[in-house]
Amino acid sequence: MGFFAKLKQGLQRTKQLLQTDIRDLFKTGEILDEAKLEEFEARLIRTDMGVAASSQIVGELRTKYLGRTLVVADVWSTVKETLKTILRGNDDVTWDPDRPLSPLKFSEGKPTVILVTGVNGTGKTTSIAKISKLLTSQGKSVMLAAGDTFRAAAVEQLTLWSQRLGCAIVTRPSGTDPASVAYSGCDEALKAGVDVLIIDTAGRLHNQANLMKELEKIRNVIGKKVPGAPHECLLVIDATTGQNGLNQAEHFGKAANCTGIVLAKLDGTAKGGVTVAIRQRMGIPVKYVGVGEQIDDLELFNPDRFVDALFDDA
Ligand SMILES: Nc1nc2c(ncn2[C@@H]2O[C@H](COP(=O)(O)OP(=O)(O)OP(=O)(O)O)[C@@H](O)[C@H]2O)c(=O)[nH]1
Ligand SMILES: [Mg+2]
Repeated sequence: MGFFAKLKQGLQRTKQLLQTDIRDLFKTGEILDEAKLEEFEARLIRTDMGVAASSQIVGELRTKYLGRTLVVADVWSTVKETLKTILRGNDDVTWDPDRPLSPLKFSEGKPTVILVTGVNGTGKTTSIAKISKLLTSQGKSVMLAAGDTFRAAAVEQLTLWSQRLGCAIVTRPSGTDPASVAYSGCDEALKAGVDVLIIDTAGRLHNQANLMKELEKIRNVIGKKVPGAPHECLLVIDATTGQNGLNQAEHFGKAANCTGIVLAKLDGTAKGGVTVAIRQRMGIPVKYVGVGEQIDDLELFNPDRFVDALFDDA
């Protein structure tokens, strides 16, 4: 199954709800009244897009069509356009499907340092492998640093990926201070002249003060070694976590100064509409979406394509 097909599968339920609701509620030739708008808003919220996005969409419909004779196609395109606007945000990001690296900010010098963080088990290590694959396929040289020294298995997992990818990796025995691994990573990356260094970290919660401090220490250490590092701090979010996970992510993103989101496991949820809520709540762009456990199951997030997948009947 291709990436787009997998993405669509993950959006199946949201898509069905949305399309059925629009079909049921809005009939061409009828007058759009407030009751209908309120009912639509209630249903939108049930698609996991979140309250803010739902009310923004309904607000657009109200402004344009309240008290007027409806044309379903107009409702359809207004909903689509509003969703695209929300998903694009005010991001200073180039969404170019032909350039899957475009949403990453590369530094002028080498290496660009990408720090990858998030709650336990969200898909950080796997996403690092997938991003490395994208980067190498576009001619960038990549080095990994196994900054999750908490579990021995974590180092092994990343080492295995590096072997499959054929890229260099910096590891230290488990228990080593992660900041020291990150430092060594920068050191080796500078010496080798690689384009990108990606640093894995152990999963943690935003309210674990000592672990958040550890993340801060990593940032400080690498910032001293490589100017401007980390150039990207990616927060990996598990798309299958509900509202609670989203609250957590919001705190995490702020506490760790994250610059972008990797939304993993979009294939594992029927409620891909949560992507909209995530974009709106987090205030930072979703840069990549993951739709499986394999190395190729990652692609840059494209707001237009995403919305088209939500509405496309094919
Ligand atoms: N279905 C699906 N599974 C995924 C995806 N990304 C990661 N996984 C799986 O999720 C599980 C956890 O992935 P990891 O990459 O180890 O997650 P992590 O955040 O590094 O975990 P910790 O280091 O323990 O915090 C693994 O079984 C992955 O194969 C995805 O996009 N889709
Ligand atoms: Mg991991």
